[in-house]
Amino acid sequence: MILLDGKKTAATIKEEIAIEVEKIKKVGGKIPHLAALLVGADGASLTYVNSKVKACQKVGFNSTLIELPDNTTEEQLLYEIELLNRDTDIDGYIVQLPLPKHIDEQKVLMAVDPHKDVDGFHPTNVGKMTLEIPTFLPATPYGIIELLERYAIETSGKNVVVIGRSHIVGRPISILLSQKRKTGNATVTLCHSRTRNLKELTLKADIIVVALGIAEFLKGDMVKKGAVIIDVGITRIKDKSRKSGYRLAGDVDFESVSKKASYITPVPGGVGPMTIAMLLKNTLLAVQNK
Ligand code: L34
Repeated sequence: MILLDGKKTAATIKEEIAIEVEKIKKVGGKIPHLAALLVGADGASLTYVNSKVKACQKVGFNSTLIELPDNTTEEQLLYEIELLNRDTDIDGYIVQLPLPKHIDEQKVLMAVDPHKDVDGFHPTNVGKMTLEIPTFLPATPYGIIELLERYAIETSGKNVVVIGRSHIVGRPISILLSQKRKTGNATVTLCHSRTRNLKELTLKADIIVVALGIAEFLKGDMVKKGAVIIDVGITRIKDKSRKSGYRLAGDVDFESVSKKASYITPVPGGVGPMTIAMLLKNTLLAVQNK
């Protein structure tokens, strides 16, 4: 079993981006500037957004973090988005999800200028991605593709089972892996809560992407020997023995699944850090597209 080291791979990607930033600086070009909008004080979201800001500093980007209180109205958030759309120094920005329940997520994502939509969540960018027109790829699926590519894992002609149909992971990764592209050409089955014969399907899979948000859902007896396992889940589980008060669990029961897998991503240190690295890559692309 080989660990797909997202932390190490993300560090390599960040070094590559830092070199590009140096080149930009040398010729007096525009230094990439990423902004993040965070509404409310969800602990996990705060951790992820802070990691994004730190990653910007690491590669030499400018960054702006806008923190808004839990009771921010939809109108106020849309106003902040308008300011970011108009701000010529901001090359790309994200609205960290999930948003508080009183805010219409769709309305918010549609207000983001597609040229600054480094998450790739705007319908224009989702459409382009689906039609194979170059655009920002959503960071988590992009990170998965990049990880597979850098470990030279063949996807062409392989049976891929994706578990989870979210707009930010399951759906887009199923589209990307089925496309005629490098690290694509797979036969993809997209499974979800209504899937009837899940175990039958996962047992036939060469590659399984698990992104449903249920801790330790995928067990060893659901996996074929030699399968490649991508664990997107990240759940905080109460653990009094830890200083933080919790431990992180993926959607994969690592203990039993790692005994069967040829390659597997750990949690933490797998897909999470890759998500952040690819967000930076998209921000660099936003500058280069100008
Ligand atoms: N708009 N919202 C928007 N874009 C995104 O791409 C995200 N996502 C998801 C949640 N909401 C979003 C993220 O950034 C999930 N996500 C994300 C990013 C980073 C990490 C995990 C999820 C990450 O760094 N994970 C670390 C552990 C962090 C910890 O200690 O909790 C890891 O090693 O997996």
